[in-house]
Amino acid sequence: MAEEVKLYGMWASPYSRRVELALKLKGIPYEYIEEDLFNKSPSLLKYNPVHKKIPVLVHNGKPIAESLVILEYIDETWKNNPILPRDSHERAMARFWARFIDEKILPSVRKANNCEGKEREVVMEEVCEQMKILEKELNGKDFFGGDSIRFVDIVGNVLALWFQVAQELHGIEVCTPENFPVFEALTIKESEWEKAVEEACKQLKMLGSQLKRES
Ligand SMILES: N[C@@H](CCC(=O)N[C@@H](CS)C(=O)NCC(=O)O)C(=O)O
Repeated sequence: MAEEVKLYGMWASPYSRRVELALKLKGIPYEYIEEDLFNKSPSLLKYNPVHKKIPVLVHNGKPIAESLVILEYIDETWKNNPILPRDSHERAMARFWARFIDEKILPSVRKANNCEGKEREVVMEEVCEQMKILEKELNGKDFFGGDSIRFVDIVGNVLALWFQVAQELHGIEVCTPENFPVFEALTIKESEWEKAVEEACKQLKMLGSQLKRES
């Protein structure tokens, strides 16, 4: 039976970009469906009724939501070009650092984007401390995956985007490639990336003014 792989995503979303990167690294053909997050499609709501968020991968009619879960699913389903390490301990560590990025660093970066002045300075110090921890883990390598992009690199790419958004929107320039080589390692260079940053900024501004109107 021919494989049917569909990805519901939003082009500026670092979460759907994670899934796209994994599918591309594995060489899996897929149909991409762009979602309007201000007017979600009935399919998205059907496939992800719990979180109602992108990305959602639909493989032969079966939906999988949450980017980290999707990455693991892709790696288990298509064995070529492994994303997670074979060794159990290394695999556990890759999951650990992915969660550190999603559960620790990302909330801090978001917080920095939403506060001002002294409070923002304190949060940015926290972000720098967390980045130092990540930097130590990178330990001079080009990628967390060693010689090539793997799980933690794919997951961490989101930070590169958020730092650029923070810089564009608020002029926050604490974590630069110069003082954090880890930032460089996480920046997966693609020509559309700048466009994605621009779009993400636009969406954040729109969301901000919508929230102001509603409050
Ligand atoms: N934890 C989720 C986060 C996904 C997420 O936040 N998606 C955003 C776009 S970047 C979304 O769909 N937002 C729509 C909403 O919150 O209503 C994952 O890793 O997939």
